[in-house]
Amino acid sequence: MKISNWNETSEKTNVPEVASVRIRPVMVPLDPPLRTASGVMASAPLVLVDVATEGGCVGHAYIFTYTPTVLPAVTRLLEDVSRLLIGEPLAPKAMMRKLRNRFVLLGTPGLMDMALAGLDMAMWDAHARSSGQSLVRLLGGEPRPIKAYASFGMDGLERALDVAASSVEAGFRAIKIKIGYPTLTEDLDVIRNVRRIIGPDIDLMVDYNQALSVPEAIRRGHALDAEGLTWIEEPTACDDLDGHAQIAAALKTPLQLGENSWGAKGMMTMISRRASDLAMPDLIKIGGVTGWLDAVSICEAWGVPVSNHFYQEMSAHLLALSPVAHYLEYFGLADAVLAAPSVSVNGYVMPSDNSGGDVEWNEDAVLRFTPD
Ligand code: SMN
Ligand code: MG
Repeated sequence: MKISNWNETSEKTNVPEVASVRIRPVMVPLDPPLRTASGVMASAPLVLVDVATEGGCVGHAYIFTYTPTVLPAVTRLLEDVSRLLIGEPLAPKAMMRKLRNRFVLLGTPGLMDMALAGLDMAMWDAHARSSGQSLVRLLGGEPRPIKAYASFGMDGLERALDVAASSVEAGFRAIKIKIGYPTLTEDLDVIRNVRRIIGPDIDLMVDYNQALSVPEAIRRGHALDAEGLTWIEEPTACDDLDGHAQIAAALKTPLQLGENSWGAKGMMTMISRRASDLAMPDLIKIGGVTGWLDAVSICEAWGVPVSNHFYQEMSAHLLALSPVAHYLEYFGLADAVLAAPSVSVNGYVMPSDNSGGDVEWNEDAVLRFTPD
């Protein structure tokens, strides 16, 4: 049964209809593997989503599934849910409302939210393309350069120094490294040596990826407070908002959270519970473009600076919209399957003025990285 027949009349308008949706899993090599305090990723499992309109416009998006274990499940979920879009108007906000209403008894946190967000992003991309506008302009903004930070893993002192030097050489004015080594001494050793390489004028952020207990995070954070860091990210379990609020209250260095906030409600809870000084929504967990717009409106109302987590292509468009835009995380998760990966110039990334949100596939690479 068409979803639009559900107690809602959809007047025939000149909005294009969704003609087809293509779902493709890929395993994209990460060279070098991405090491965090919570594990090592040798490749990025992505699900590519293409929403085509009857007029031939195709919107693109991708979903990072974090582990290959769920790549088949997310692929299948998207194949099944995307059937509900066929023949429907290309109206992402309305479509997300209808789909969430349809799944209200199931509940959507987790993989379903990720699937819906991927469809939302591809629909917004198709909407921008069919209107002949870049995503930022479709949403009422203008392309403008966003300050980027080069984002790296937890790779030990030697590699940290290498990537720090090469990032400064490439023009970046901000760098993030992951820490959470066995001892505070090791954390400080990496921070102080990277600082020695980059100098005092480059912004330095650190990311614990949830590795510490609250007491240990406060203990280590007090030492890090003397290091002039731009932020300390996810020091303890991402769902321990009270714990993060304790850490934030105890430290001088701003806390950064958000990559694990589910939807605008998750962002609202994080901010209202004072769990973080800053916010970095992840487009797939926050609910796609639709969820981002709702969540970042909350950040704007509270005056919380906003950065992104991954998805740098469309995130650059959405950050360009916001008066509280902070940094763009520059980590080319999908670069190996993109025709034109994002480029940083003098440490800034400019959303393009091409139609859509700057996601175009390199089809040869997609074929190459499609799992058997
Ligand atoms: C991160 C999260 C998930 C995978 C790799 C890296 C990290 C970040 O927390 O902020 O990019
Ligand atoms: Mg992080």
